[in-house]
Amino acid sequence: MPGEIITLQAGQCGNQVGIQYWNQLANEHEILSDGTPLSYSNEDLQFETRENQSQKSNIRSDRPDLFFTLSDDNKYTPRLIMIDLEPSVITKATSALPMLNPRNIHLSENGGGAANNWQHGYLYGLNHQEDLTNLIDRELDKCENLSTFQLFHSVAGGTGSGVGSLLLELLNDRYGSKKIINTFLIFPSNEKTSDVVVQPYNTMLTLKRLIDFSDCTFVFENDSLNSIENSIFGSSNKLSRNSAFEGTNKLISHIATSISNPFRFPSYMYSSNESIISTLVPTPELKFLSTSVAPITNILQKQNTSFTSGIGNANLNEYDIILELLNDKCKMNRVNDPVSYISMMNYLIGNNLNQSEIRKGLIRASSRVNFVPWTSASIHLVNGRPPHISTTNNKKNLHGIQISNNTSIVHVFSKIVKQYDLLAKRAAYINYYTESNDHEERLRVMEMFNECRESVVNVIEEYKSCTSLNYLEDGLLEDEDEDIV
Ligand SMILES: Nc1nc2c(ncn2[C@@H]2O[C@H](COP(=O)(O)OP(=O)(O)OP(=O)(O)O)[C@@H](O)[C@H]2O)c(=O)[nH]1
Ligand SMILES: [Mg+2]
Repeated sequence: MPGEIITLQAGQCGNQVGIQYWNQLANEHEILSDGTPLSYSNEDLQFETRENQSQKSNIRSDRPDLFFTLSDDNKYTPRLIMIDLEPSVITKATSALPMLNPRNIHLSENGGGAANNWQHGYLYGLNHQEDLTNLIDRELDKCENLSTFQLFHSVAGGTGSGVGSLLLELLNDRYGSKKIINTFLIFPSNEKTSDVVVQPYNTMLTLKRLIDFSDCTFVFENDSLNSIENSIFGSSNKLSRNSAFEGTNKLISHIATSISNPFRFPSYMYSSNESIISTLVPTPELKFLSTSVAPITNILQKQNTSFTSGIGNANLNEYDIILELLNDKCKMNRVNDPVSYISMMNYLIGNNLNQSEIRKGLIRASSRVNFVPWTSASIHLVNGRPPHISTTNNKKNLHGIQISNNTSIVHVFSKIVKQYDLLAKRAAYINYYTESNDHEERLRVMEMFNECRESVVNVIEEYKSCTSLNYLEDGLLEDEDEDIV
């Protein structure tokens, strides 16, 4: 049985992406912005069980309950905790989505933000641990069978990275062994790092917590997202859109929502987050996942999601979409070098899927994908059921996403290490992170930073070595050596 998912959002980026995510989840389950379900009265709200299968017509077959609680007065509320150190984004979110629970918001009393400093965010979280724990516990009490905590945040600022890191420690400490912790992680644009010079420090400190405490992390790079958006609208037109991040956040939230399609609209496979993650993450070291989406034009041009319009492109069929998902221009972390794949899962979501086109597409795609030599070299497939917004008309409403575990992570992380080294070799701006200017304190902080760097370099090495035929055996030998020592 799939279990509930509790979402945490930290900082501007985490909360802005989150607003779009909840908008889309609500749309897909026909829930209005104030939480009212559009098509179901309270009596209908039984969920499908073996006993009531024969009276299907009145029963909800989708599972909004995994992401929302339902109140006695028939209103859905997201299982969501929002955290920020300055109020503007959360204020915007609560007015756009009155369904959000105001009791699940944690805002700093002084409202000043964490000034792009991981340390500020982390210490703030540490000092407010009790309040954060209470919020999480209260949400946990509303679950029957919690499956996953998921966190939306950016690695680069102060709140998403610092409070996010503290949250990862907290979750792991209190609930980690039994629950999945997965994160949606947004990397800053490389071209725009100059305005926040310490971003590589913040990133390194956050990556260390993700390496130690998350079970799986979906990686998004703002540069890749921006160039996707520019390729559709042109860089000048983008400025006329509602916000600088409107398109990028639409792509992230579209993917994040689609990932849970098979358990929100249950079919016979991948009926839980656990089953998806265990298919994609073979070892605890290889857990940084990449994604792509198609057809991009339709997703970005869908200005206002309405209940009658679906995401689809009549011109692309199942075969085309499977191949399009391999196209560099559809990838959320695009790299120039060829990549090797450890695992790959393609979702095709639409009405009346043509299985023969899918088979053809998978065969063609398999011949183009370079799998590491020790995996089964097969592309896993999710036949996704379209949400209600798509079933209200007869169109196919076909779209696809791909989740993969691949070596592009080597490039993403190496870039960060390079930027970090430039700062660290001169201990530049280290005083932002020290408690005093003493030589010992500076050394202590540099040492702590370098430990984080070492963890990130280990992940890079792991992703590099996994392309070897003997990768699994080498791991076994290392374990034996450790036993002997
Ligand atoms: N894709 C995307 N990136 C964003 C968004 N908002 C901010 N960013 C990026 O995230 C990084 C900064 O993180 P923020 O989320 O603004 O920072 P924060 O977590 O609020 O931390 P402080 O403001 O320092 O307290 C920068 O690289 C921004 O370009 C967003 O809505 N979408
Ligand atoms: Mg902020």
